[in-house]
Amino acid sequence: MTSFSKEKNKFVVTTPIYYVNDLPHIGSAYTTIAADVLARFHRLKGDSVLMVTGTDEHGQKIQRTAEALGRSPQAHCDEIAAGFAALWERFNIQYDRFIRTTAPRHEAIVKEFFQRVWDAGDIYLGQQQGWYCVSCEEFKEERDLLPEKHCPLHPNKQVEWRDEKNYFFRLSKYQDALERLYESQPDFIQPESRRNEVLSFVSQGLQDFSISRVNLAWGIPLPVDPDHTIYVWFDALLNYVTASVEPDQEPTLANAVWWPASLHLIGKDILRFHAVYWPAMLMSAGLPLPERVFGHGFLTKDGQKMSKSLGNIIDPFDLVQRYNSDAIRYYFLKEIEFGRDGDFSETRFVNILNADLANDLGNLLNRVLKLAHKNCGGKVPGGGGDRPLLDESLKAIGKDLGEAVTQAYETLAFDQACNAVLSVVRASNKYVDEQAPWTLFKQGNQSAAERVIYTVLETVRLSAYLLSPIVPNLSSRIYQQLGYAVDFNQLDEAFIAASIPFSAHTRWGTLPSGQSLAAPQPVFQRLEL
Ligand code: ME8
Repeated sequence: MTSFSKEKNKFVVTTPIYYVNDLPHIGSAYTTIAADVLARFHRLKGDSVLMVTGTDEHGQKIQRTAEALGRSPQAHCDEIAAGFAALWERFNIQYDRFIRTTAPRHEAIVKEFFQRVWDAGDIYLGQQQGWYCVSCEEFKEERDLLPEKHCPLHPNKQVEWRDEKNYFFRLSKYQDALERLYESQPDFIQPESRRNEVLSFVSQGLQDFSISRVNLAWGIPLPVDPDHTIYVWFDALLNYVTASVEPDQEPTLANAVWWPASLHLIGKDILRFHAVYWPAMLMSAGLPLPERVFGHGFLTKDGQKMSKSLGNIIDPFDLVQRYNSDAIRYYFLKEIEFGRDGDFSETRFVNILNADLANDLGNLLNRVLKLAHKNCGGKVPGGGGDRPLLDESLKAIGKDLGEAVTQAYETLAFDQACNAVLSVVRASNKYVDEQAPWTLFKQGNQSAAERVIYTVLETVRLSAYLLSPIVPNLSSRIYQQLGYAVDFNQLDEAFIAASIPFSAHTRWGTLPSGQSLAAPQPVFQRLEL
């Protein structure tokens, strides 16, 4: 785990903290994988990285779920939170913080933050009347409801009428400040389509929203009125600040050394909370704003929305049990343009993985390694004289790959990162077939054959390095076959700087000649449906 360092580039990425009303959904895995990939990419670059995830444990939805199961809310939360942590291990997620909103440290941060907003004069007692969706934990406008008062996001759930005294947050006061923020920082909300959604919502005029509930015990009591608990969303957003305090420090706002976050990664369903309510709350408390909020799209299954009633929910435990984590990570990031909705089809999943990773990349390495063992003494060839080792015909695409993929990760264009690598891998396959090094060896043209072998091994190395944030297990196996003692799951800052520095390893032509190669073994097992 990294500790905070002022000298380094800091990169703090967060996922939503997931509700514990149910076991993890494949959608939570999607967001968390993307955040993990970015965290790994920034670790490789040598940045000081903090990756934050966790569980959202208060509120009526959780209280009712626990009641229905005949458990105490805390026992219920403990069990489901442990389920999330177990899933993240299966998906090879390297988070630095797992925030649970029922932890006393978090409660301390929420209370201090509330007090600041109170002291700023931005909280008042009012009367809340309206339709509440417990599944969304949000009041809905009557005009947005489906027939018979069903929630548009939860069509089989009815909203409930509420008429009670609540404390309100003066969101309306921040209308101008928010509009200035979106204008002066056009990248604050991404992608562009989501930014437009927010601009249009805000331009209709912001209304104050209630931030307390009465008659709800399962929450953090209001410091100023213990008959109320803090609204679950006000509580949940603050997890990002709780995470910014080092675990061995007092949980106070002054100790939130990692704050502000570089990037909040969320689904499009919770954009308004992150891009409107949250910055206004932070302005009120006098804290800096996050740099970026990215709202990605939603996953469907075989073209249909996933829902319990359709019986087509993908169970992430089952999926990762049947296939390996690298495969699922790769599919989600390569197959779906990040920001847009995307589909999971198991047939397509198996086909893509077999084509890209087993055939194009895995077989390429395997063929060439076998040749190197047979004809080059099991070492990376080259080093003899002044002949260029890297073939000119592949150089044009190989030399810019590192930069193109780096740029793709920076802009969260994961599909472009994968496609750029795969196109070089495919060109390399074509190149081996055309050059036929096995024939060159037979004809005694050792130097030409060695050039082909070196060029291909180097293409595979560079590809493995650039894909390592997405497929760390596969990349480790490839690096180990190329003779490196590297495990992309065990990277600390000092090791990266000494052994696989980003600037050298993203450059084409880095593989050292003479390095001993390991025995060829398949690096990616073909998947079976
Ligand atoms: O909203 N496709 O928690 P939540 C893609 N506790 N992503 C999906 C998805 C799908 N079909 N379904 C869910 C909450 N997600 C709050 C968050 S944060 C301060 C509090 C992902 O368990 C996506 O990231 O309902 C979405 O935003 C999130 O899960 C919602 O998780």
